[in-house]
Amino acid sequence: MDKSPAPSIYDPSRFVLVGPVAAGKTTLFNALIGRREAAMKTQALDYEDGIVDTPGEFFSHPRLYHALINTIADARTIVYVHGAIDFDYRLPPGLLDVNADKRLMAAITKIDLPGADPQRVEALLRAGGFSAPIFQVSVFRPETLVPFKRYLFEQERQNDHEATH
Ligand SMILES: Nc1nc2c(ncn2[C@@H]2O[C@H](COP(=O)(O)OP(=O)(O)OP(=O)(O)O)[C@@H](O)[C@H]2O)c(=O)[nH]1
Ligand SMILES: [Mg+2]
Repeated sequence: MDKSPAPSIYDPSRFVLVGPVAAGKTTLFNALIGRREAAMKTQALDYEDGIVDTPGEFFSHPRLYHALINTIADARTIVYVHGAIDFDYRLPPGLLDVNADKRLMAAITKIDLPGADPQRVEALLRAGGFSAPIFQVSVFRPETLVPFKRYLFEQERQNDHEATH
């Protein structure tokens, strides 16, 4: 007898976290799925609760883009993650250009750190043409995750609503 669970109405990959090495993707992923452990270096795609965590190398090395592009193609929401102490623009042109059925947003992480300048990072992203919503977060300041999560999950509910009506 087939014991596999009934197919979920949700895609296996609703959200994908992408961004440079050490940006804080896994730390954010763990916070979103309620995993209480320190992030280890990500070696491969990690799927949990409809969220996909990706290794920074997929983003930083053009020869690995194909893996990232396939993952992005399957996701409905793409979260670009960038550290608040990283003042280099790193988005490759076109990589996160998404069609109308996808949502793009950014999380500027580590805003608790001394030397963090989320405003400067936000300006950098805007100057590079990133026009989607940007949230400033720190896993050490849970209140900063509230608006980020509200937007993330609210838009998913809207998508589900649209999909079923
Ligand atoms: N202070 C502070 N440190 C953070 C925060 N988020 C992540 N870090 C730290 O930043 C480092 C890298 O975090 P990861 O979550 O492993 O980064 P990643 O983007 O998953 O990196 P890769 O898996 O290599 O692509 C770790 O030492 C984290 O503890 C934050 O909000 N505040
Ligand atoms: Mg990681």
